[in-house]
Amino acid sequence: MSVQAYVVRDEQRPPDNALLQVVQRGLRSQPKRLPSWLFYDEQGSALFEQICEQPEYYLTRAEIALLSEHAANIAEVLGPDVRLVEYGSGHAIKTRLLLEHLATPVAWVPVELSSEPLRLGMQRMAQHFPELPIQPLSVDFTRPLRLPVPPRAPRRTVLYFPGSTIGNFEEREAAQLLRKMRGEMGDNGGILVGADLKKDRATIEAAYNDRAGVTEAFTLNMLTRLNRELGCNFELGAFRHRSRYNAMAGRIETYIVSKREQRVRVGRLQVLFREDEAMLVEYSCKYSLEDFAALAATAGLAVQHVWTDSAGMFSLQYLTRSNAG
Ligand code: AVJ
Repeated sequence: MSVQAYVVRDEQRPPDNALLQVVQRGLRSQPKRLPSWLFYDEQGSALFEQICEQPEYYLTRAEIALLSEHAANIAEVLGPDVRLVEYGSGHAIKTRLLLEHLATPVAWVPVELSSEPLRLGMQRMAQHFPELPIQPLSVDFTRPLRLPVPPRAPRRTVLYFPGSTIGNFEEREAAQLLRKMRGEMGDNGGILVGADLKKDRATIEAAYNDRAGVTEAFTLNMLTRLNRELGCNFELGAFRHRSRYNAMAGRIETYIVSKREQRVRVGRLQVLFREDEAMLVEYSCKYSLEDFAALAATAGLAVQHVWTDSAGMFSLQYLTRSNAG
């Protein structure tokens, strides 16, 4: 099976000068931190696809196995005449598995800010489903969406958010995003969201510290990007990647660590890094089934169904409005 990765949110950034401001603000704060969407320039997206093929990175394989096993049942739960709104631009295999089983889908709406991944995702899907109406939306999915008028009335709008990308958001932001999605899907709608599950530390840490060093290259590529786009002078050899599982918080925390004391130019700012200073660049939250249900509840949502792969590594959660909401 070719494990085609997914095209991730790329360039979820405000235009140019604003990028410098985001980075300067992050590097001035204490402790230093930069947003994880900075990973996904062209090179970063390609590296992420390579991560998905590493033996240690179980997430993508588990999610595909889950869909292969349960897609028919998932489609049954969602019912006929679904409008499928995807946060992201179509993860070749995952979206295909789902669409293959859906009865008379009304439309597929990929939401992807970055135009090239969006174009490729649409092309790929059109080949497999020539009859399926595709209504792309080239916007940032963390902002409120105005969905296009569907070609016919859907029975239900389902927001599909695969890949455990929700894990990149801290709890409060994740709840906000789910709350926003709740509004977009309407009364009869649902959210189908991938969430990585808690498991032993060794398995999780290995997934973010692959032996081939692809994740390290992915992490440090953020500095390459800043050098190129903002004229910074990060010395690549003077930083390293560190990913540790924080079991208390239930998340992988990824840092870029300075190997020595050094100064870096970021626009007009000179940023001092101390030896061993760690700059936070990503959280990847892991959930128990209870954790996720509690998160959903804070957003006025209830878990209707959960599917997992047979090894219990990864979950796909189907959320609908709770009465309390
Ligand atoms: C794309 C957010 C699901 O957090 O597992 C992979 C990104 N970072 N290895 C994840 C990532 C390091 C990935 N997501």
